[in-house]
Amino acid sequence: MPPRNVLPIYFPAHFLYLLQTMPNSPYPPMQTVRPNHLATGVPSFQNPAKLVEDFKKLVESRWLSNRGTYVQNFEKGIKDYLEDPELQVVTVANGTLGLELALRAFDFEPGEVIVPSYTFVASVHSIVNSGLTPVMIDIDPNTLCISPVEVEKKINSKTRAVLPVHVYGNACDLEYFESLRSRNIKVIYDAAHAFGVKLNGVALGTHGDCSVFSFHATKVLNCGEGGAITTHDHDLAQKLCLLSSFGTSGETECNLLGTNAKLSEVHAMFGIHSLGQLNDEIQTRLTLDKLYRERLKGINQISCFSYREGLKQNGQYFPIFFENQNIRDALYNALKLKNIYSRKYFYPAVHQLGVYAKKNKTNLPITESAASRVLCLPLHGSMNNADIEFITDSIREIIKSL
Ligand code: T4K
Repeated sequence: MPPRNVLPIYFPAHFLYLLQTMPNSPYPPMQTVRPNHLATGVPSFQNPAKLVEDFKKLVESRWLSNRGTYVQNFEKGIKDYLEDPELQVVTVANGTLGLELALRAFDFEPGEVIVPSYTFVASVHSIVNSGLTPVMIDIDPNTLCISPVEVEKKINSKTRAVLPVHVYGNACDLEYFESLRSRNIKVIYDAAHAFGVKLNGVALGTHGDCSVFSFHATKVLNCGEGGAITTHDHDLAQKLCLLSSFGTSGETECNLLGTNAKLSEVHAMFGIHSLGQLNDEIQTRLTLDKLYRERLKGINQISCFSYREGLKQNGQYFPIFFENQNIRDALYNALKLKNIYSRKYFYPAVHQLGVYAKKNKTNLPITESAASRVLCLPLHGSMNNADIEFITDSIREIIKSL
């Protein structure tokens, strides 16, 4: 056990909280960084007492990793939630590693992967870290997901895969991407934002060669850090499982160059709790989403994001778009002064970030326009109507004063 005074450095805040709240804890309560209530992406816990109880059992079990009971139950829970009996689920330590493993599992020859630039940097990093070359392209102005028209322009003999992102949980053009699979191009969906979303009654995460979810603390389904890869390909799932565990099988065999991307039992326990409250979490978010829309009506400088027809969204984010970057930035700063912490997901777009912009100057007008005008307002399951009223009143007041 690490000495007491270094514990906070090694343990994420919620584990520390659990340790401190266990009966006769040797760890004194400590000051932890408290996320502001009105922030984008705060995790909710409906029943912290039950979480503490389970944590105690977990500690007593002395089984904390390597695909124990919690991981297996979490994987089963995910499969049941997605209502697809043929789906294989492999949990991983986070969504970024999930994308990397998915890309590596196909053993591609060196080549290109087409990806939107309007995404979190992890989508593109995962391609580079898998030894492949990202080809960042523009999005469709209506869905904000990767544009099939632009994909077609970039497909060539070096194209190994596409990595469409279900941005804000909005679905990509599934029909088009399914058609690519018959052209020897693998389709790996980045479904980091999309757990619990359905298009025409079918869950996202059940399409393509595979999909990758993120269960980071800021996601509707969360376990602190975590993720899952879903696929209908049984052999692929087996391989992903091996790759996530060094590539070893049994005590004496290692036939694959794997890594350690296993989800721990502690994280899976959080995930199981989060899954148990997910319907309530989504319902609350959708109610607040509706209220946001009603209360922002009539503010000419703002437009709310519209999801695809037939989509049952999950309330992962509440993105709004401004007429221009100046108003967006002024509002972002002024909201902070009122302790309202919005986020500019995704600004700058990935191709504009130093690590990529230095190597390759690309011009993606729709992406750049969306990135310069977007703001994701606070939305999570512990907020209430009064919070939305306060935020929207503040927005009106600030915009009037600009
Ligand atoms: N693909 C896409 C499309 C993604 O969006 C992401 C991740 C990935 C792939 C990769 O998945 P992971 O490897 O992360 O599983 C956050 C998240 O860390 C990241 O998961 C997410 N997307 C990205 C869009 O947002 P930051 O740097 O903005 O997080 P941070 O720490 O600034 O937190 C955001 C807000 O949430 C703050 O207002 C505070 C609040 N918060 C945060 C944490 C960590 C809490 O209230 N509690 C917490 O525990 O990246």
